[in-house]
Amino acid sequence: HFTPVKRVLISVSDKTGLPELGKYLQKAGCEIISTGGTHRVLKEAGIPVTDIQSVTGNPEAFGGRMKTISFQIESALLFDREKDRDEAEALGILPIDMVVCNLYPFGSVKKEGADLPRLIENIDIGGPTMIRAAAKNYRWVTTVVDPADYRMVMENMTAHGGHTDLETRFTLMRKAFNHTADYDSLIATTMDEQAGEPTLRFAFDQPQVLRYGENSHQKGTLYRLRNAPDSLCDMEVLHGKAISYNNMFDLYGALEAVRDLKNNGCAIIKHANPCGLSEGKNQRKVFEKAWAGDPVSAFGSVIAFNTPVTLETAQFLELDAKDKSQRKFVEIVSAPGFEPSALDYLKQHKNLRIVVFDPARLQPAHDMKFIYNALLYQDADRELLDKVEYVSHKKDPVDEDLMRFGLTAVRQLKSNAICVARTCKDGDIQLLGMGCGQPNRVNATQLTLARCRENLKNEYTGDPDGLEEYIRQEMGKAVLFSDAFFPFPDNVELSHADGIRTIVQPGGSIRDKAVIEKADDLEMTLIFTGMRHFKH
Ligand code: 93A
Repeated sequence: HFTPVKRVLISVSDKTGLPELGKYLQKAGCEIISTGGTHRVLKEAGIPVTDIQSVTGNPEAFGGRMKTISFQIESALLFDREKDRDEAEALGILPIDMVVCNLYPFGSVKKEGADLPRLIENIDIGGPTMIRAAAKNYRWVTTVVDPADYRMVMENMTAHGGHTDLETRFTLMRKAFNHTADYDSLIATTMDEQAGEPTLRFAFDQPQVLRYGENSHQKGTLYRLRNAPDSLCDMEVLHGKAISYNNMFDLYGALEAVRDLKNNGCAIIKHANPCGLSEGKNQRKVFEKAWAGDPVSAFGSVIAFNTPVTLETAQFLELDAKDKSQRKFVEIVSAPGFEPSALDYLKQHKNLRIVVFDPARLQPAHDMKFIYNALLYQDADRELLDKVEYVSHKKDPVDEDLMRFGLTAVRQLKSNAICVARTCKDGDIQLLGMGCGQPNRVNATQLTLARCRENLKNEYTGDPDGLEEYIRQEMGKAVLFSDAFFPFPDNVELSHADGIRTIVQPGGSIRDKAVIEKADDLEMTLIFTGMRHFKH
C-alpha cells in the first residue's frame, strides 16, 4: 500500500509554501517537473527543476492555455501501474507519482468583479485534468491540491521512507474531486449569473448524525456548508449530552434573538420562539427578567447570552439547591464565553450542554426551506425598519432602545406574532408577554395580554385590591408590537381593554384607516413601521 514518490509534477497558481515543499522533495531525491511560473519560483529557491516542455515534447502554447495538457502528462498520471506497465514502457511513458496543483484563481478574480473575458481566462483546464487523472489513479498517485496539506504530505513521506500510504492517498483523492467539483460549480453558477438565470449549488459536508430528527421516528443529521467561513457547526460544546436536532434549531433561534440586543442580553427559547428576552446593565438581573417572561416554559429551554456568563448569573439556575425542585433545568446555555467559576458551577449538571458561540458571529445571508424537492430561498430577514412611516395624533414617542428591542423580539417570533415589551424601573428592557404561531391574530393578542397580566400579577407585592390598577399602570407604560398589520380594529380594542396605550405595527392593511380611527378614539398612540416580519 505504499508507493514511492520519485517523480513529482508541480504546477500551482498559489505559490504559498512552494520553496519549502520543493526543498523537501529535492532532499528526498525526487525529480520535480514544473510549469513556467512555478518553475521560476523553484529555480529562485535553488531547486533543480525539469522543464514541462521536455516531458510533453511541446512548447507552452496559446498564452499558456496549453502547458501540461498532453498525451505524455495525462498518460504518466493515469496508466494502471500493474496492467498497463508494458504498454507504458513501449510508449516511453515514465510514471509521475505525485501531482501538486492548485488552480487559476477563478474565485478571487470573481470577487474582484472581473468581467466575462477575464473570468474566462481564469478557467483552469489543464489543472483539473491533471488533478482528476491523478485522483482517479490514487492507488499509486498522490494528489495535493491545498498548500495547507504540504506539511502532512511531507510528514507522511518521512514516516514511510519516501513513500505515501494508501489511506492518505485516498483522503487526498476525495479532497481533489471535491476541489474540482467546487471549482466547476463556481464556474457554472457564475456563467448562469451572467445569463441572468442564477442557480444555487451548495455542498454540505462534515455530517454529524443526531440522536434523531424532530421526533424519534425521524432520522436527523447536521451538515456544515462546505467552505463557509463560519457556521453554527463551529460552536464549541464544553459540556453535556450530545446536541439534538431540536437543540440546534432552538439554539439558532436563541442566538438570532439575542444577537441584536444591546448591553447584556439574554434570550430564553422554547420551540424556536423567545418566551423570555431581556437586555440591560446587569447580566444576572437581565437573566432573571428573561426568566420571568414565562417561568413555566423556561424549564427545559435553550438560553443564549450575548456576553460572557458570570458566576452570579449562572447561580440563578440554583443547580446546587438542596431542594431539587428548586433547581432550574435547562437544555443549553450558550454564550461568547464563561467565567471559569461559572463554568464549574454549570458543570454540576451533567446533562446541561454548555456552548460557546458569540451571537455577533451570526451573519446569515440565506434563509431556506426545503419543500418536497423544491427549495424556497430568500435573503435572511436582518432589517428592523428604515423609517417610521406613520405616527398617530397622540405621538407619545417610543424610546429608541425599546423600539429596537420590541421589533427584534417580534421578528423572531413565529407568525402571527404579538409581543409586549417594557422599560423597567432600573432601565432594563424586558419582554413582558408574547403570543405567536397563531393563525388568528386576535388569539395571538389574547395570549400576549394574558401572559402580561400573569407576569405582572407574579411581580406585584402590594395590596390585592391594587393589582388591577398596577396592571393598568404597567401596561400603559409598555408597548405592544405586531409582526404584521392589524386587518381590523379588534386588536386595538382588546389591547386597550388591558391598559395598552401604544401599539407598533407595520401598517399596510386596506382597513388602516379604521384601525387609526379606533386608536384615535381610544387616545392611543399608533406607530407604523412599514416593515412586516412574517416568520413561518
Ligand atoms: O491554461 S491551462 O488550463 N492549461 C494547461 O495546460 C495548464 N496546466 C497547468 N492551465 C494550466 N495549468 C495551471 O497553471 C495550473 O493549474 C496552475 O494553476 C497554473 C500554474 O502555472 P504557472 O506554473 O505558470 O504559474
